[in-house]
Amino acid sequence: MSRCESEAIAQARSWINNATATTALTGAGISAESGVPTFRGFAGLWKQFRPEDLATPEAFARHPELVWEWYDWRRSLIAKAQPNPGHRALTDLERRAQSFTLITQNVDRLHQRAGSQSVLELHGSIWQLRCTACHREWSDETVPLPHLPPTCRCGGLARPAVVWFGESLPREAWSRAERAASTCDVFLVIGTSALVYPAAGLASLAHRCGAKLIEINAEKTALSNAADLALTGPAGEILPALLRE
Ligand code: BV8
Ligand code: ZN
Repeated sequence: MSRCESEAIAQARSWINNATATTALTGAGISAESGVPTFRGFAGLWKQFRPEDLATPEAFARHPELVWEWYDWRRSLIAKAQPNPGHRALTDLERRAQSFTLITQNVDRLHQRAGSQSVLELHGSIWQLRCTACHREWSDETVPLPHLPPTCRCGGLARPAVVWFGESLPREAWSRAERAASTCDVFLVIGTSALVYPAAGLASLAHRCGAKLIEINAEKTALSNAADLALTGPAGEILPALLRE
């Protein structure tokens, strides 16, 4: 690590250690080192597909089997994935910070598997299913699913209980995320291209409300110039260095 990078890490560490409240927003990049492909990177999940082809209610209505094949493939990948040092560093921060809120756009539940006790899931979970007929919701971690598309015990077609494009975010999770972003001293934005709203707007909300904005990403993003510190590199290396006591 170069001298200026270690100075930036030291500065970020000092802001975090002196913070009363820290909030973190994570995206697909924090799970990349666990072997879960990101959406828009070179090996991105979207490479073979386009978001509007699969992660929308319209696509599901037209091709439920195709959409379920994609989710079943992702579920099988995620089931084999392990949390990485980036996920674990955030569980340490949750344990020792005066006040810490973890917000994620991810649906893989790797934060919870790493030991994070409280996670605001803005886009739902790939392990939850919801019936499109009776709206019952249940957890199903079977990989692969025995038959696609899965159905509810009422006979209705089941969908992944995730938030698709054009769908609103879970009200409770979103209002808690907005409150955490607008009241923290430090906002960490980790492994997200910051292209998907309203989640991406949390970083500028925090900054407007006076938080120090620290970005951790493998490359520059639309947020990098606005960030007080943009730490470039893998989250699985930077977060443990940043949060080392
Ligand atoms: C909504 C769940 C309205 C499913 C996903 C303004 C305001 C509000 C809405 C909009 C708006 N503008 C446009 C919209 C519409 C739309 C939107 O944002 N479109 C985009 C494409 C422009 N938003 C919506 O539709 C949202 N709904 O606003 O509803 C409404 C209101 C009332 C009533 C009705 C409707 C819903 C959006 C949610 C969509 N669902 N996922 C699933 O997972 O299958 S989005 C999907 O993208 C994932 O959740 C993912 O988390 C998210 C964001 O992507 P990233 O996580 O950032 O991943 P990405 O691959 O893009 O980037 C990875 C990053 O990691 C990169 O920067 C890379 O450099 C970095 N990286 C890689 N490796 C590493 C790394 N970093 C660190 N370490 C590494 N090792
Ligand atoms: Zn049902």
